[in-house]
Amino acid sequence: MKLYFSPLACSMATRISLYEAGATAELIEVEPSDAAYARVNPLGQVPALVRDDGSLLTENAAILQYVADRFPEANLAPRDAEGRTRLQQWLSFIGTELHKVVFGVLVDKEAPPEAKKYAVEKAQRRLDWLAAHVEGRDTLLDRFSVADAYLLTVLNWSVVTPIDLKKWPAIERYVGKMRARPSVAKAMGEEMTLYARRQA
Ligand SMILES: N[C@@H](CCC(=O)N[C@@H](CS)C(=O)NCC(=O)O)C(=O)O
Repeated sequence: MKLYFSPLACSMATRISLYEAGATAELIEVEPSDAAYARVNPLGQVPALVRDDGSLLTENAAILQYVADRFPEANLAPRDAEGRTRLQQWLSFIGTELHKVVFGVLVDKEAPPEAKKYAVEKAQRRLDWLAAHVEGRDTLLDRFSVADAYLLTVLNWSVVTPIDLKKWPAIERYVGKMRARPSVAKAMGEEMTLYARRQA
């Protein structure tokens, strides 16, 4: 299995999930906009997972659930119907409402100021809703799941945006708990080093 990633991008959710599962994969760092990478993923986006049979899987929600199903002993996704439905609810919310509508726009150097203003406005209600859910909880579902790996990865980006998570103490606490997990600390440490190397 090969995971194509960019440091601190949403692909880090898959790295965290692989570490949670104690699984190994070839981790290949790419610049999504590179022409050479378009031969792997014509969308020019990370993450991309090339599975052992050579087939390509894209989209965080699909890749994360694939990893969870490939390593079931790690319990990274509920197996019952209701649990899986809730997992998909969270993966959709994180992917569409937080990643693409809010944080993805705010970290995009090419997004115009009007788009960033719109993203900040949209953030309030979405983060209020998230805060109400994580109040008093350490994980989105009954236990750690791939949705937590994705959420933590996206919330990490807030530090370079006008969104101050201090306004939502329950979310700040959740992020603190997540960062203390060995899988998250390892993935973040490694990707921060790679990111700093890129910036230098
Ligand atoms: N719908 C995709 C979005 C992935 C995505 O937005 N990836 C970003 C990095 S976090 C990216 O590669 N951006 C480059 C681009 O979109 O051109 C998914 O859920 O996997």
